[in-house]
Amino acid sequence: MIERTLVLVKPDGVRRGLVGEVISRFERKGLKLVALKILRMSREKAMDFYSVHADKPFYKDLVEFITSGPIVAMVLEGDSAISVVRQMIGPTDGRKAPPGTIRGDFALSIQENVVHASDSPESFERESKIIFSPEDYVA
Ligand code: 3AN
Repeated sequence: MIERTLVLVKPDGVRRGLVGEVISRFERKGLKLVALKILRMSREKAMDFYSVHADKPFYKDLVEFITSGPIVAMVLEGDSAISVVRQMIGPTDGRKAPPGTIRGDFALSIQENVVHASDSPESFERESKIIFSPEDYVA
C-alpha cells in the first residue's frame, strides 16, 4: 500500500552535515520526496510533537534537544513507506542499532540519534500537521 511518512533530521544530524546522506539513502531506496523544509521548532510545537512522551523522565531533555537548532523535515511517499523507513533508521538506541541503518551508522546515543520517523499512519497524520500545511506538498 502506498503510504506517506514524516522524517526529521534532528539538530545533531543537521549540525554534523548528515542531511544529504539521510535524504540520499531514502532517494536511492526509491522513496519519493513530496514535502521538504528546514526550520527551527518552537518550544510549543516540540512539546506538542512529543506529547506522547510527556510523562517520561527524558521529556524535558527531548524538547530542549529538538529545539536546540535547525531541523530538516520531509514527507516521503512509497510502498509501505512507514515500515520501510523505520527499518532504514534502525532502533532508537544508536549503540544497539545495526550497521547499515542510519542510527547504526551515525549514532552512539539514545537521544542524539540523528533522525525521527513516524511509527504508524496515525503518528504520521498527527506529526505531519505540526510541521507541514497542505500547500507544502507537491501536486
Ligand atoms: P523512536 O524515535 O525510535 O520512535 P521513541 O518514539 O520511543 O523512539 O522516542 C522518541 C525520542 O525520545 C527518541 N528518538 C529519542 O530521541 C528519545 N528517547 C527515547 N527513549 C529515551 C531514553 N530512554 N532516554 C533519552 N531519550 C530517549
